[in-house]
Amino acid sequence: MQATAIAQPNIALIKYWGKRDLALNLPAVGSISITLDALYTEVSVDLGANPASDQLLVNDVEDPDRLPRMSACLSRVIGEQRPFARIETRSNFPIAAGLASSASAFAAATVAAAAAADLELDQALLASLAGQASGSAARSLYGGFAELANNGDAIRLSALCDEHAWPLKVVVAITEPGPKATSSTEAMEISRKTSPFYNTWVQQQAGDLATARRAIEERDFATLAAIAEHNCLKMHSVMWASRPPTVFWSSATLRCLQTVRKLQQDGCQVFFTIDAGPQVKAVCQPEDMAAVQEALSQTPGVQEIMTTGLGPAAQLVRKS
Ligand code: 2P0
Repeated sequence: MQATAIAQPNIALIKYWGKRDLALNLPAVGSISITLDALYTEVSVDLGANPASDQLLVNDVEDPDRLPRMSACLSRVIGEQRPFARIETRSNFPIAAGLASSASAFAAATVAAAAAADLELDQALLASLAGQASGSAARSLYGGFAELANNGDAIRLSALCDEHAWPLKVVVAITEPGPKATSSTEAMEISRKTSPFYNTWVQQQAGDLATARRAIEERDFATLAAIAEHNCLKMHSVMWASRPPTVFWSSATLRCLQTVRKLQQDGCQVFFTIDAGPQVKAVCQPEDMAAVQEALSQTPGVQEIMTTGLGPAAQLVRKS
């Protein structure tokens, strides 16, 4: 009746931005991501505690605002007739700040909920259920490089390369650890409804995915770097042109981009990506990690640096 799972957040190199179906939370575009190693969210689901209603503790603090989405996630996995649950989540990194905390939280919650209810669900179904809670969460069901394809009425997840086959590193530069003002769901809808670039974004995604897929297959860092930076800046351009505009960047975000450009000019194999928040993720070869970490930590406005390798799929850690 009780289970605990751990999931690592993932970072999209080819981004998911926009929904084809809001009710089913189906993405308008496919995406390719890397699952991280050092950052994690642990989620425990207790179906035997018998509380009067669902209860959610996030990092030991009761969190009624996040409860409805978590309750819906559990009901999707276990069924509407399930007992009330006590859910505890704990992350070792800032949440709701563009570091994909919803991906790791809902991936872990999905795995923990299925185990707590004694359901044996395959990875594809778990990914689909996690993805309905949060689009990016589906990808944390796989480790290393994963692709979430957008075809037909369902999502399909595939492994492109595991975390040991191309062990890249990621340096995360945190410029503002506080929660963002606009949620991803909200910002995606504003983009879809108002951005003049939205349709072009959707149309071009298949080409970007194919380029990245091939680069990963061939371990071609330069090609992956170029397409990932392009796809990231294109996604943010869609948002900047929406009405009202969504600008997740801080001034330090742009300074980090300049730092990455300088590192590239100096011969480092590194590229940046930015999600729905002001943090910058610099993906690099292991031998360049120390230089990237040093340069970003000296960039004005960077408050904290986290470094990580690529990590495994979400997994069950305890069940009783
Ligand atoms: C991604 N992001 O591919 C993109 C890039 C942020 C920027 O997926 O509405 O929390 O819960 O499905 O997954 C963040 O949005 O959105 C996200 P919902 P999610 O990683």
